[in-house]
Amino acid sequence: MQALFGTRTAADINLIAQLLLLAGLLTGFILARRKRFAQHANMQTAMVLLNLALIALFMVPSFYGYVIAGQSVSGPVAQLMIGHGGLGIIVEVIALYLVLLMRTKLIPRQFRLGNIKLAMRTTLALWAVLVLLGIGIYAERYLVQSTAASAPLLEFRQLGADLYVHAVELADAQTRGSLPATKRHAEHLINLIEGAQDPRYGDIDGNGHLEDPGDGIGLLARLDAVAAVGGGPGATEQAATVRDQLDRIVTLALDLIGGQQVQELTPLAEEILTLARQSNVDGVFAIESAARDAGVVQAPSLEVAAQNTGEPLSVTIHEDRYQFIPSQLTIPVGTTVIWVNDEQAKHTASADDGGFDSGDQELSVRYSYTFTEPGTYRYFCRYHGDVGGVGMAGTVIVE
Ligand SMILES: [Cu+2]
Repeated sequence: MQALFGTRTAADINLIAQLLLLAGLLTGFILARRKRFAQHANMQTAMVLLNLALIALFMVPSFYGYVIAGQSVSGPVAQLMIGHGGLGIIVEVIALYLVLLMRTKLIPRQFRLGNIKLAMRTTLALWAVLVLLGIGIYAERYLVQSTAASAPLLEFRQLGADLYVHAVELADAQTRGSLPATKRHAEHLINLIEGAQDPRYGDIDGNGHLEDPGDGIGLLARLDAVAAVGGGPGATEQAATVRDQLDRIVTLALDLIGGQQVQELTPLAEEILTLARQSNVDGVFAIESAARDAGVVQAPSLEVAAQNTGEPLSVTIHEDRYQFIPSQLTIPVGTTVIWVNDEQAKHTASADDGGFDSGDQELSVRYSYTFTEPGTYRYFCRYHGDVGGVGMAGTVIVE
């Protein structure tokens, strides 16, 4: 039972129970209107007491975990929870008062209400509002994919990280002397940058497989979206620089796919790696800084992953707006992943299978873990997510 508290299963049970309770209260209301007062009193009393149990079993632990232990006061889930919690306590106290008033002689005469019927109806109406708020919390926490994740700059960041990873793999394959693998990664880069709307998109290296580590939309389209969001002339200028870098990567990758001798491709691979680093790290950082300076984007500061210059490879995942950015990451074996908390709320990066756990991370606290075995690693935040990819959660694929 202990393992159930604060989990999504607990939230599911509580949601269904709350809907049943509201149905019970409405039934009780109808009973009163039909003058069946004894049944009305029994029904409403049962519902109010059951709700007290649900508050203690599910809602208090959930509130404690998310808002208090997780130190989360910003964001829609935390704010809905705080509003729901405050109003919920008031309504439950009034409901208990009404039960005591009707069924016992415990309430002193001077504390007895005149218009009990109005008080009961108001309580019922507020109760319905609370159920709606509760549904809102459930939907925000478990059903809605965060809108922040679809913000152009964040999407660009995520794809930019993928671009860099595949550029590293390309350079590795070239150094190893594998022509097919080098060409395959060149295809990844082109498809990642251009997206499906480009006529070249597809099985560019002619190995019989179309491979796109991205989503088919492409980095260039994302870049346009970033520019469309605005950010002033500085951001537009930076976006143009990044566009030139990406175009150049495509040209180099096409040259590389046309190559015959893997040993001769070193300059191409090296230039691609340099450009990928510049466009991903410096480029995004510059666009974001310009946008922030112009007051358009209130994004958190992007840490410059300048350490990605040599061996061993490391990748940074940002904990921000109650999500891991990027939440999906594919890395080569031996890569060190660094999780850094960019916001006030406390987070953890905890493996579903317990293989690693950052413990509590306050603002700007880093945690790193090196993946030495291939596999798929799911992880989550103990305060804002759950195992199985629920809420604040992510996946690292090690190849
Ligand atoms: Cu968290």
